[in-house]
Amino acid sequence: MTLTEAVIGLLVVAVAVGGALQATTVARLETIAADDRAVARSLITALHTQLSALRYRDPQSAFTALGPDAGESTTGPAGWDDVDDAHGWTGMPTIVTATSDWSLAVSVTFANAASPAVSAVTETGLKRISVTARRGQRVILTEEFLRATP
Ligand SMILES: [Ca+2]
Repeated sequence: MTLTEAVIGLLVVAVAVGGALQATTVARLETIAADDRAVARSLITALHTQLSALRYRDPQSAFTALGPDAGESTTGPAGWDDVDDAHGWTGMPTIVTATSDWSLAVSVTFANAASPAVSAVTETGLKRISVTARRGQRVILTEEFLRATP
């Protein structure tokens, strides 16, 4: 084996090892992404469970604007009495423990009853709740739920 052949052989090995390391890194990143999606789904499901226990409409107020009504807490689920009190809220559900770099953001809109993917400006008897889970500043998952007036 000449010196040139040896150098070429080393280069081939180096490229092969580099490719294997890159494949391992990609596989690890995909695993982390899948883990993050699973955590995000779990956090969103926990909040959805809390929201599902709330009324469609505020029991004390006839006011139909979305968001907490006058005098209601904006700090989290414990102060909510209807589903759209969550509109504009960002935080973590109280029934789960998660690392501090996770957060949830909620948006509630009226939805067109005949075409729920379309938002409506006024009360329709159907609300679309969108929950976005972030890890740090990165959006991991957004899920939407519909809630109809009983
Ligand atoms: Ca309320």
